[in-house]
Amino acid sequence: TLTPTRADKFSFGLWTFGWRAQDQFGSATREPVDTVEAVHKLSELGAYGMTFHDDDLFAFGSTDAERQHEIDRLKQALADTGLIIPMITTNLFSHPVFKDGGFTSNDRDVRRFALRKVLRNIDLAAELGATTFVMWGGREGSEYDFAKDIRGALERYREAVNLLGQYVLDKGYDIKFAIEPKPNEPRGDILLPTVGHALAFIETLEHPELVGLNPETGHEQMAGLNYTHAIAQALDAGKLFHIDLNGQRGIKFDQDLVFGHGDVLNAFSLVDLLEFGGADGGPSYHGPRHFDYKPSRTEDPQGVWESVSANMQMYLLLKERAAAFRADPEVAEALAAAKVDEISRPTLSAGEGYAELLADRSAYEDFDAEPYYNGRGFGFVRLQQLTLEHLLGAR
Ligand code: 3MF
Ligand code: MG
Ligand code: MG
Ligand code: MG
Repeated sequence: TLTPTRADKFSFGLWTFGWRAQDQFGSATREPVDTVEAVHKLSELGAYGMTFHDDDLFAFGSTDAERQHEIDRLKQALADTGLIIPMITTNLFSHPVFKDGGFTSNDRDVRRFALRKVLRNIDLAAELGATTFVMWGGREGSEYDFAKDIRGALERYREAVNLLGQYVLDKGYDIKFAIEPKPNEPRGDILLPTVGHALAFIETLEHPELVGLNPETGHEQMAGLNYTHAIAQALDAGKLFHIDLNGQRGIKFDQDLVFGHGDVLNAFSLVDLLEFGGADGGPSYHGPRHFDYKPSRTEDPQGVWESVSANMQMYLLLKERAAAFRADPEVAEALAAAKVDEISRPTLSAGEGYAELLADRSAYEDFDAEPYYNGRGFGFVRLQQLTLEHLLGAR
């Protein structure tokens, strides 16, 4: 079962394996990847979908004819392979015009242009059958506190997302939006920096039901946060609309490593949550397992496709390990001893309110707190040891 199939719903951004590996300090180390070849290659390797920014498919400033030519080539490749486009997104960060942002540039003309670029791309999403539209506002932010009125910028962000939502409703498109938080890079500080910030923002929108999240592993980890916790909170809010899986090792620049090649323990708990965290012990998330990673600059074309496969292999391997972990009676016993299940039990009994709680002497007057001092532990360390033994294949 370590061979990816379409049922696994793996998808990749055209910009991921297509990255030519130019960075802050050096030029590209690889040739461009052709879209049609890429679709065929992804299909062969077991993916079910590909995603892209408008500018990945046709260069910024393309004529209508050039744009249509690339769309037609893509459509043919999709028809030939059966691959789908589950999500598309708009590039509002590469061209110099967006140097101070798209939806929140201080320059109103730039904001209007950004909206037009996105509206055109939403039409393309509908045309290609993509049901999720991701919005990563990488240039929405600042380096200097006095350079950006943050409350004003959030109002403009809201104005933009409200307009796009209205457009989708009026057109009758089957499309939902997914905001992708990131704390920094390329801007010094980016608006909506974490899952929590974005969740709060969504509730201020005219149509919050149209907007959810696309949390990326490395983005939360760049902020020192626990990605599995972030995903759990997104699920709790009913807002896990899409996901960007990759690897990151600690608080540093955005590494975009292969999924599992960063914090593998966190990747393990994440896969367990996604695959076995549903109410029935099945999946808690049913959307694409989308990889947003970058093949390292050291890799040649063969290494690029090996890294594509590595993402899917890591996911399936972790899923297999998580299934074994869940099936192990010793783990079940350790989970029970640690009272992990007891968190699902409401703290108050049915029909109980504060009056009943106040009247319950066993809850306070007769409650014995002393055993918790040097007397009663939770056994979380034993549980973690079992977790690692499973992860390392020692069980
Ligand atoms: C940057 C990202 C972006 C977004 C993309 C939308 C270029 O760190 O993660 O990738 O994922 O713009 O999906
Ligand atoms: Mg990213
Ligand atoms: Mg990243
Ligand atoms: Mg991303």
